Amino acid sequence: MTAVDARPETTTELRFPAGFRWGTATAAYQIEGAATEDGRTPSIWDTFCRTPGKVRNGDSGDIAADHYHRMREDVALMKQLGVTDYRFSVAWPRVQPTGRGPAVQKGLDFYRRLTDELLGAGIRPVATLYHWDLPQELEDAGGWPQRETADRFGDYARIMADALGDRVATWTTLNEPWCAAFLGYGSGVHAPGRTSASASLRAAHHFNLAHGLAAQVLHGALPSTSEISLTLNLHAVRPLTGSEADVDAARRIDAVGNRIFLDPVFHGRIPQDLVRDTAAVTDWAFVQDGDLEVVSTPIDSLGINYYSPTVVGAGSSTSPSPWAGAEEHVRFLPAPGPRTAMDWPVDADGLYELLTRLRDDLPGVPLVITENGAAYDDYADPSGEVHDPERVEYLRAHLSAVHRAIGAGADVRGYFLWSLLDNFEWAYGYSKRFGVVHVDFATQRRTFKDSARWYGDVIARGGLTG
Ligand code: IFM
Repeated sequence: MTAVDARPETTTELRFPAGFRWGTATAAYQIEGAATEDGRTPSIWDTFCRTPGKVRNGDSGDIAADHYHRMREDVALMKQLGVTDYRFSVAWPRVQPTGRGPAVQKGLDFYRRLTDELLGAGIRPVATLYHWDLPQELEDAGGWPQRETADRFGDYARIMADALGDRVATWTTLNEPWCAAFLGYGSGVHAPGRTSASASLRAAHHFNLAHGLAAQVLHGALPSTSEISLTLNLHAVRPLTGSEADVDAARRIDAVGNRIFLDPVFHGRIPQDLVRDTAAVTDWAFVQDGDLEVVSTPIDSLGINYYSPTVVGAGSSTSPSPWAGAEEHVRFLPAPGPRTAMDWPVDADGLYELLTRLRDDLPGVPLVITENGAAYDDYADPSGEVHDPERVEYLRAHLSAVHRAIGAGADVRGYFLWSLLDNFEWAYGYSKRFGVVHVDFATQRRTFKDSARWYGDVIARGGLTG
């Protein structure tokens, strides 16, 4: 499955291995809406959206893309696209409202209907347990810096395994715990909006622990053929120059951005350089005996979310910074080249660098691109068409990088485009559009953008023209 077809149809045809998984991805709070229906209670994002000044325009996920009510229509769109897999997340406060105790049947039923609909359409469901919507009651009890939250996550994993284990074969414990820990508890630009470096490091460890506890629960409850995974937004870190100081700045960001998760999960250890870098912030006493054995419970694959590279040099950054222990040593520099509407540089080489690094660092661990995509200022023209040539070029470049990495020996099994639909882009509200399907939020009308047709064609051909 890892070997690339060495006999391309034409000299410029980049064909992916047989069985490659072609998907799209979404997350519950970004698309579902129905925020108060069927027993769902507020998550930290509902609260954050209601805090003045936190989210652009005061937007919230109350209605979002109304997917809770339009799920069948959305699955039909995926079927039309031809995706083999769909990655969605479960809203914890929809299925276990206070984060404790029994599940709410109506919440579980929604995900049962969704997965049945997907299976009926011939699409494999890929369930993510946590994409940032912590039940508010658990945050009130201390949130992720509090160890007990990890235990509650293990209980919730059990509820979901029992409810969907007969129909979902691929499970992801957490999505981007770096963002949840460091943007949520460090820089405060994400929910719950706290700004404490030590809280962010505690949260990161408890995310690792929660992942390990959930992986143990899932292994015990699911058939042995199930795939259990974790998704990280790994940073493709580049030093500005080869100077010792710049290289050390890159090392610091690699430690607190990447190895803080990779080392405990895959090697059962905390990076010692990270412990030194953060000594002024914490003594790491929150890591208890036995934790690392739990955290390093074997998993079946690693999900990678990649958007753009990170260029750093020696210097300092503004406070509050998400980079615990690094803010006085590292400055962030703009990478050259074109930018997306997020002002993120378009640089597909960063994805190639990440994948070949993981090929070397984690031999034997299958890799899946669980998110990649771009926001642009898309709009429907007078004929109702949505032309998004920049997104097509972004996707083409990144898929080519994935193909190149597979050719160089990276064991990449699939690619999930972020995102199926335009949606609620966190602190940016509805001002950024990542979908290949345009959503008119006033009418909830869905329209395929040109990129959706292009992606559908790539899937149908099992590759693209390089
Ligand atoms: O929209 C987000 C998603 O929720 C997590 N990964 C990055 C995307 C784009 O910012």
